[in-house]
Amino acid sequence: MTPFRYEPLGQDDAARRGRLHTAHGTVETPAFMPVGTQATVKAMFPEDVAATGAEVVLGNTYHLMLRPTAERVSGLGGLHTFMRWNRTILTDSGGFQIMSLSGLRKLEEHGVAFQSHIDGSRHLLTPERSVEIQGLLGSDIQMQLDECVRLPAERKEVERGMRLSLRWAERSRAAFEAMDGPAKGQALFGIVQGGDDAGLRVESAAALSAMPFEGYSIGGLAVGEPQDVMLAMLDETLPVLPAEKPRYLMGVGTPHDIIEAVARGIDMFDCVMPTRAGRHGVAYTRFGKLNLKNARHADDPAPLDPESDCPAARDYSRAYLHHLVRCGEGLGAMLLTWNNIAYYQHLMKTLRTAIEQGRFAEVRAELGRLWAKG
Ligand code: PRF
Repeated sequence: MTPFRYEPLGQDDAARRGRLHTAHGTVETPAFMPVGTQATVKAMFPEDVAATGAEVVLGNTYHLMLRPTAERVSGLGGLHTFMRWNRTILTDSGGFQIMSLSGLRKLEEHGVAFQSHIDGSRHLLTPERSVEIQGLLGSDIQMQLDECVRLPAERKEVERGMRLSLRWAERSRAAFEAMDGPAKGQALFGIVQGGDDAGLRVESAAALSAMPFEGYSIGGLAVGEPQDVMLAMLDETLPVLPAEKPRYLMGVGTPHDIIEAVARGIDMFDCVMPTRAGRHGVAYTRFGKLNLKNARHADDPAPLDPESDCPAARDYSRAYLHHLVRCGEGLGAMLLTWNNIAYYQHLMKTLRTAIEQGRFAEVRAELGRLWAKG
């Protein structure tokens, strides 16, 4: 068993190049983690996800506890075996659903009672139960249960959520150690909250830094605030976190968000954007974002990117992709998702190489021009 470890490999200004070591392999950072909420990166074979260069995917406590249930996944050998993904898995705690399913839950000090969005049945998620579920799934990198507050919000409300998340951080850590998480090579990350208030963010980051987490997540951003506010919060928060631990910006983002967050010292990202956009006819490429529904692609025999090593980008014409998307064919969603995950991995590799070569500022400016609009 490999103990969880973050290996710093170098830096260019504040941008960091590193490597995570987990029981299921290594992850080169900065890394983008495709989202596999329901034990599948939607519309992709796990082999193809791996072939794009992804070394870690994300799974979700909330969705998997409802269906097929953590106990069933555990009985079938754990999430890696169940979904045929033998590399690193990171699981989110359910904290995001406290915000996104706010009509279906009751929040208390002890935990959160959800009404299932599937059949209306009632489920209690506490910090301890979230750690237990993530342990049953066999996650390599767990998240503490937190409360993500949608912005804009009153400062009082943001502060309440941040303080609750800190108390839940303590309870999550105690539960994780009681189930021997560290000895199993697993990691538990604390989650910084504090909305768009720099003072609350610094307090949250300082309090979490005093607890022995294997890494730190930045939550509660990209939830309604403008991009410059999100970046200002990173500027305030990241210097407070221990430099020798990995930092994960949750649920972010556009290529531009990612480039700017890497510039500030973020190591890990996840976002539904490339997968969701792929199912809606949108392609991310080296030349920018394309809407394949658009009639201008109807007669175009060119592929999305002849120089890509992703078959979806290289071997299918824009005209064919346009046709599939217009007809609502499943293959259109599959090919565009594949292309988009491959582009995001290509972007991360470009950023990693730029940091290694001390050319990050140059690459940031160049890609920044391409992705300025999203
Ligand atoms: N908390 C958790 N998961 C998350 C977030 C958060 O704040 C976000 C916010 N962008 C995305 N996913 N637990």
